[in-house]
Amino acid sequence: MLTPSHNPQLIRQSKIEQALHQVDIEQEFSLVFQPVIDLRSRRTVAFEALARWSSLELGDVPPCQFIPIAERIGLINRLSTHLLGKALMIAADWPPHISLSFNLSTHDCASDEVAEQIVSIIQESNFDPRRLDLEITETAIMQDVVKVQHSIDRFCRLGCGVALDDFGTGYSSLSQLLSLAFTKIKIDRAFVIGIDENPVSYKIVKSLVALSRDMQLECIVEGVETREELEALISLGCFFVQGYYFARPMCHSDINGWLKENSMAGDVSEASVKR
Ligand code: G
Ligand code: MN
Repeated sequence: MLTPSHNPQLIRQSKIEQALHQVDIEQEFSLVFQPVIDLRSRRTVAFEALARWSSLELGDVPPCQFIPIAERIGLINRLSTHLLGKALMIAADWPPHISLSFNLSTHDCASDEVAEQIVSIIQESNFDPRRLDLEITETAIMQDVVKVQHSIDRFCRLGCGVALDDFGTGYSSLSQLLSLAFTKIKIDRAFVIGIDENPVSYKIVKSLVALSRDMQLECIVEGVETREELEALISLGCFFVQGYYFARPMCHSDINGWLKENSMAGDVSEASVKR
């Protein structure tokens, strides 16, 4: 019989947990930034900050592995607040038309105290909250919808945008989700993979785009990797996109160079961008 100590996945999780218990957040965590592109102007309009962990013991650990464990052991708030402060500091140097998107954990929004802490960090940063979008993932919202709603309202009052991240991947009640005061939705890359040849994905994105338009929510499509996917999205009238096709997440010191070039991988200008 296989005991937990022989299960490689459980062993890995336990190693991550141990390493997180003694992590030096400031030293081991960093941020990378992925551009969000407006297909109408072909310009970068924002960067999404993404957390990276380079563990002294384990090397690079991807967010999908460390975030759930950081949430479980109660480290996530400390991590989010530290990284948010850092992201705001970096973004303060950007041109004023460039926004920042930052991922919060639902745990950050499930307590009034933590939400207030986040509000204070934003206020103390001197970064215009209207240039900030906070992203919250769909999958976990329903666990404490009332508290999350409270936090979203609080962030909106401050002037921030609030984006529903990974839309379509959870099993949330649609009406309950859309009753929250989101200002944007982000369509998960699961629906974008092969959208040019998969009629089901195409129809799903088509209806999500229509839904966002009806709800007057801005819509951002994540995970565009190929020219064919991009063209399918353009034909659906999508405006805002992110993905490896344009740029991988980059280190903050590369941002100025990227904005100067701002060539959008050349290919976008050839595509028939709808205006
Ligand atoms: O949950 P969220 O959608 O914020 O996750 C973003 C993650 O997806 C980041 O870790 C980022 O590196 C990754 N990512 C960004 N663009 C692409 C892409 O085009 N393809 C794939 N496979 N991953 C991407
Ligand atoms: Mn995100």
